[in-house]
Amino acid sequence: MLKPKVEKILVEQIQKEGYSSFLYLSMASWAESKGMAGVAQWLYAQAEEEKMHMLKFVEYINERNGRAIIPAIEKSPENWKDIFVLFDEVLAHEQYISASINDILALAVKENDYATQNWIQWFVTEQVEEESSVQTVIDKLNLIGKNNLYIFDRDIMNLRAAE
Ligand code: OFO
Repeated sequence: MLKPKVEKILVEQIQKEGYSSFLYLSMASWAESKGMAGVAQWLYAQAEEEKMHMLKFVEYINERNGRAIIPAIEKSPENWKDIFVLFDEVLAHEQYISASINDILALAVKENDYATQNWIQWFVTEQVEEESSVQTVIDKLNLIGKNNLYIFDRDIMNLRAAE
């Protein structure tokens, strides 16, 4: 049985994961409309991962006799100046998500909820991978540079979004 404070923070995370999914979907659609098929493919995969994360929270809350409320998702931005700005935003967003996962773990510790402490570890590890995978993309982008975006777009096709 989840304690009310833990249930509340987990329900809030459903919204954050859902927002992440829609944010990356919006970015994918923008990239596709700009002819960057590789970037779009990476972002569509990332959007799917986030949907899967959202579902994990829904399932866990209900499994622990809580009630997973499905939230409204606020509208994502729809335009970015360029893909440098876009990927910086992806990294900043993942850092924000990592902080909120840490908050969940800290609360689970405070509330002596050992099951949630154990369960949320998967996300702690996942966030390390996600931040690292976005950083890899940014590093490549900086190496290849503004004049070779076609090459970058082909190259990113070989990179998998974090799972
Ligand atoms: Fe990108 O992260 Fe979900 O958790």
